[in-house]
Amino acid sequence: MIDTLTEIIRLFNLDWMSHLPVAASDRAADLDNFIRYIHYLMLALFVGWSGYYLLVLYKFGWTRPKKADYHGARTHASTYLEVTVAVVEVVLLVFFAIPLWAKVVESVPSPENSTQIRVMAQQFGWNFMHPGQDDMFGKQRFDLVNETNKFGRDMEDPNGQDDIFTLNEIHLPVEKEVVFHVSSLDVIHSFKVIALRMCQDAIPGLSIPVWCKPLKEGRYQINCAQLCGNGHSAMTGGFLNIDSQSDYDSWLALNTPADGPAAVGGFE
Ligand SMILES: [Cu+2]
Repeated sequence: MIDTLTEIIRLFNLDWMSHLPVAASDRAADLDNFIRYIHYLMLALFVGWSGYYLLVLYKFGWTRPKKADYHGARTHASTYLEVTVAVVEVVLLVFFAIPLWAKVVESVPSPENSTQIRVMAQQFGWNFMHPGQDDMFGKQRFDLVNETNKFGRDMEDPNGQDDIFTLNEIHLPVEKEVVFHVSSLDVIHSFKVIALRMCQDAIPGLSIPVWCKPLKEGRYQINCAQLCGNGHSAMTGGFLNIDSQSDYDSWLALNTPADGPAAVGGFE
């Protein structure tokens, strides 16, 4: 029983202290707080409406028949309450939602200052392309894309010689911004990493950048957030590893093809 619970906590990266999934990126705290504030408002509305419902049941129950009159409400309480709720909603929107959105979409980090990773979703797995030690992706060509060359990699390009291709496994260093360029080989998928509080649709023919700064080392699950076919549930099999700089350097060294292009990562 305890083992099963521990396994569930590990799999979903839950954090019992905050009752939310582990927060592993720079945007997570803001987003979690925003979600909390919305829930406080919903709680206040729930308690208020439930209380009002009980009051009405008590006041106008069948044992206390009342005659309807034409005056209606005689106080302004309902107006004040409505205005208060509207003001709280405007505050949530203007002071929390819009600034948060602006921060999240503000500007793509430059390739020099960030880890760049290309994501190619596919029924039913995640292909990743990593620029390797030179931090430069090799050329890609649409006409080269096929079942074994998911990224349309151009084998002739010298910048691509050390590119690393992986299936369902990403490594990136902690404390350095990361940009994922999300695309799909077949249908629409959605690249979702709950620990990073990040979700982006993967659309065939488009490469859409999403970014954040990973702050907490660990191994986190990747989900597909778009029903994409029979094997959709298998797309929880991807993992994102946030490594310390030294762990990341050794992963990079270990996976860099020693001589010439490595076999192109495939989906089996
Ligand atoms: Cu999918």
